[in-house]
Amino acid sequence: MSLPETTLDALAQRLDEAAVKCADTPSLADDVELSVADAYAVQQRLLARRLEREESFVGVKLGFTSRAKMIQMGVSDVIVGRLTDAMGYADGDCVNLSSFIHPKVEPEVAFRLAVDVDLDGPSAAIESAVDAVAPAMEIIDSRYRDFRFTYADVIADNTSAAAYVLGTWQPVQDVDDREVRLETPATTATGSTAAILDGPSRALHALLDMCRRHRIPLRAGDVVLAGAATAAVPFTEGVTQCDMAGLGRVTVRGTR
Ligand code: 0L1
Ligand code: MG
Repeated sequence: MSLPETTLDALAQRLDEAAVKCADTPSLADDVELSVADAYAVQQRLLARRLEREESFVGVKLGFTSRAKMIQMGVSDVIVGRLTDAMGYADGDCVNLSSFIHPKVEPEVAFRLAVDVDLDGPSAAIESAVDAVAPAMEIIDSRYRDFRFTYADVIADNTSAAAYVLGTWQPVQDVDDREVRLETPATTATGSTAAILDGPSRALHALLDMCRRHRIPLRAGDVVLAGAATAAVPFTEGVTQCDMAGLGRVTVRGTR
């Protein structure tokens, strides 16, 4: 049975305030029994609160796309979060660290959709809807204290989405096994886009499946962050850059 509307509203308010005030909150699961459907309903309410603040919906992101993360969480499904324009940064931009609680950064592949995707149409439709691909970074910032959360918690918290940085859009190409190097002032992480559900094109199919199940629209112009190619590392002051073979470099500067 689903939680009452008033409880879903209160949970969304709690997570939204945690994000706005940069003040962490304990796991929702400490207080309520949250189903996956409830969690997406809370996420939808978080998006509505952002839209009320004049933000615009610009796309979606996938999380838990690595087998290692799924095993760690004891789940076999990816998660989907929403992106707004206020979360988006361009290559080379500065991002103020004071707007996050405990941010981490991860290298991602971004896709752009040229046409609306029929959620109930054939799976291949999502691949043919893509008209561009770009190297990207996602800055995640769980609103949960000490990163202690359940699968439903993280969905409710908009999959830890906080910000993202897009490199230059490139023509559509096979990006299923590209070397990736993420460098921050403190650490370097290397990997391959193959770690994203065995290839970002497979991630697109997983995205469509989740969007179909939870009735999350996929529209022309939407940005899709397909998932992380390495484990997330702390996002700190100074320059962080991501190099993706054949797609180029994307850079961001953390400031205080
Ligand atoms: O984009 C992601 O894969 C993040 C999922 C959320 C988990 C986290 O905050 O570590
Ligand atoms: Mg991510």
